[in-house]
Amino acid sequence: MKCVRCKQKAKILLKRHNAAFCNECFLYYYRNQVTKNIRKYKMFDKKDKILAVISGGKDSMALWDVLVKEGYNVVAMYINLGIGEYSNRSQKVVESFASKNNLPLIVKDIKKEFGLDIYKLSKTLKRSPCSICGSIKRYLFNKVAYDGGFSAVATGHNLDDEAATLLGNVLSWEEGYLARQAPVLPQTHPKLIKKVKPLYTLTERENLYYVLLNKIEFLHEECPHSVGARSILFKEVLNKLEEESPGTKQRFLNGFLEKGRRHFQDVSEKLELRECKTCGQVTTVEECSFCRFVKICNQQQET
Ligand code: Q46
Ligand code: ZN
Repeated sequence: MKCVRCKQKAKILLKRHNAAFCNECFLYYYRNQVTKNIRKYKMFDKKDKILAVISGGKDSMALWDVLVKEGYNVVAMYINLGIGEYSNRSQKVVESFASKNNLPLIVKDIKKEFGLDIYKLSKTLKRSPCSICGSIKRYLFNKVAYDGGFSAVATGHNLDDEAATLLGNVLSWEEGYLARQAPVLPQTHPKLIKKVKPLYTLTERENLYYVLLNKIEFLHEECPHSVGARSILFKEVLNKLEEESPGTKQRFLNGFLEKGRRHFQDVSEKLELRECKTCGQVTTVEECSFCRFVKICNQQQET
């Protein structure tokens, strides 16, 4: 097997592209994909200040590294969500990468800083820890980006994530979610910062190969709450299809973005946006869920 670019011995085969690469040319391919995605969707440019959402897993660590190496003005942000040892271990990985490479990093700790406890909230509100966690993360990333004058919030969502989300949304015809599934979520309110996914054409395997080749430390374990998630089942189904017919995931996602998504634009929920009476962040109700969470946790502490 020869590298399609330099004709030396190949080290990785990418069946969906019908291509094999040596390590050096794989890195060229990888960085080229990222910069192409950024340009194609006008995600940001070198003048923009980017907030990168970092969890310590392979995808976000790859995102952080590649954006830095490509010369973007990127600040990383990590949130300690109070998920036991998983959170402590991931925080260490992220902090160690930042200090070794002298990179700017913002760390938020929801328990220490806001008194939030996703387990108590989950019990009180009878909602899953993931739904509470998701609301808190979305709120904090947007707030930090808005307060800090950032142009975009970048996440490490990969091709496997995006295809699995799409499959889930199609299976239950979630029209509102389908309308909003894209590599770029534009700013729909002055206080809602643009969300971008520069790795949306790269697979989990390619992100893993990237971090291994670059000797980037990452947390191998997944969040304990991701076990049994429906998205994992969707990924398994798509992996089977991909094995039989390489390129399925990419065709499914790209086909949707190019031909399918526009049909859902009109049905996109026209939710009225307003500002939270307590914190001023954007919400659809009088007080945002984050401020309600803080109140609930404070009350519980007092009793
Ligand atoms: S939502 Fe759920 Fe994730 Fe939060 S509780 Fe863990 S699995 S981290 S992407
Ligand atoms: Zn609020």
